[in-house]
Amino acid sequence: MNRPDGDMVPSPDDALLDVARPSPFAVVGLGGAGSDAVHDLVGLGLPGVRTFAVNTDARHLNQVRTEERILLGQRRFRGAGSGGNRSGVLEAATESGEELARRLSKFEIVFLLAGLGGGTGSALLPFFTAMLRPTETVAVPVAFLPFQVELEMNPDRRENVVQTLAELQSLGGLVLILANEKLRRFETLPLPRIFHLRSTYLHSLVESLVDMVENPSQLNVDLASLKAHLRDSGVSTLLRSEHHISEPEHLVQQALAETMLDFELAAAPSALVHLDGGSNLTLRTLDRVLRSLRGRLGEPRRLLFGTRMHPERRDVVRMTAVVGGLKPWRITERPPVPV
Ligand SMILES: Nc1nc2c(ncn2[C@@H]2O[C@H](COP(=O)(O)OP(=O)(O)OP(=O)(O)O)[C@@H](O)[C@H]2O)c(=O)[nH]1
Ligand SMILES: [Mg+2]
Repeated sequence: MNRPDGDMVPSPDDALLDVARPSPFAVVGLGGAGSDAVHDLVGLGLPGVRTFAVNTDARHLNQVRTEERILLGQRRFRGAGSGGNRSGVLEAATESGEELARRLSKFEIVFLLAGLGGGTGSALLPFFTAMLRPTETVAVPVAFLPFQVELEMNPDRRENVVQTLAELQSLGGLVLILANEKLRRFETLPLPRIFHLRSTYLHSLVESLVDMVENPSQLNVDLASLKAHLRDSGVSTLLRSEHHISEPEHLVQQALAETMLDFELAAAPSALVHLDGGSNLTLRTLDRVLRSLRGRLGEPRRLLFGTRMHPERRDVVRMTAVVGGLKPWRITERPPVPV
């Protein structure tokens, strides 16, 4: 067996050590929306990934199925949520969040998920990202932007989002942005179902990155390369699509038509591309996908790719990609809609 560091594993003892190695990945939900998202990911299956939920709302926390649940600011908020009190949550995090940040810094890659606009997730997303930036750990902050109607009709909430996004982008490094507004194409579905669809995007991402380094069966990507790539990705968004293997270009076309953010590139993009397919997934398919992506986005500044074959998948290929190097993202300030 070939390990990611290239060493051969000569004896069963070493192999055992390898299996016992703690997971390099953690996923942390912050606030209500972030915790709901991790709950969904756990339901969709994330073997070998440590999961956490952090909230000021005890009732919500109790409903979340993560390995660890952490109630923050118990003295100040009495487990009742912060009610949009971003500065109060930040004070609570400054008092007691360091211990969790220290624990998270033991992982190699930590996904931090939060919906912007409330108090808890909006305070904790930049807080933990900033705590992890100077460490060896790569923090992947994932910010869900509220629906446009929430921004238009609630100036306080909009201000909160503007400020949180600016803070996240000013920290430098990777910030993955997904806009709830892009889920409007499913607007006839019930809201929990819509949020669950977004979770399937995130699930594909986490699963792909775990596959890239933990199951290096087809194309080897080692953990160090993945970390370096992510660190250098800047403002990013997520692409995902599934299509028949006979039309690899359509995968790219569909993913770009259904992005989770309307974006513009600041310069040449960085791209991390993963394909999941059946046993007929060939290098030729990957080549066509990468060429098509280059045709649509331009020559990438940095490119990392991986594939995984699942015998049960047959002819449908799934593409999951992180496109980085986007222009800093700002909230468009439209006048509030009269009621
Ligand atoms: N996935 C998901 N997103 C939600 C949900 N409720 C709200 N959102 C979105 O997430 C944003 C932030 O809301 P919450 O996550 O509830 O806020 P919070 O971080 O818990 O903050 P406080 O409750 O104010 O302490 C909202 O603007 C919504 O767009 C939900 O139940 N699930
Ligand atoms: Mg809440």
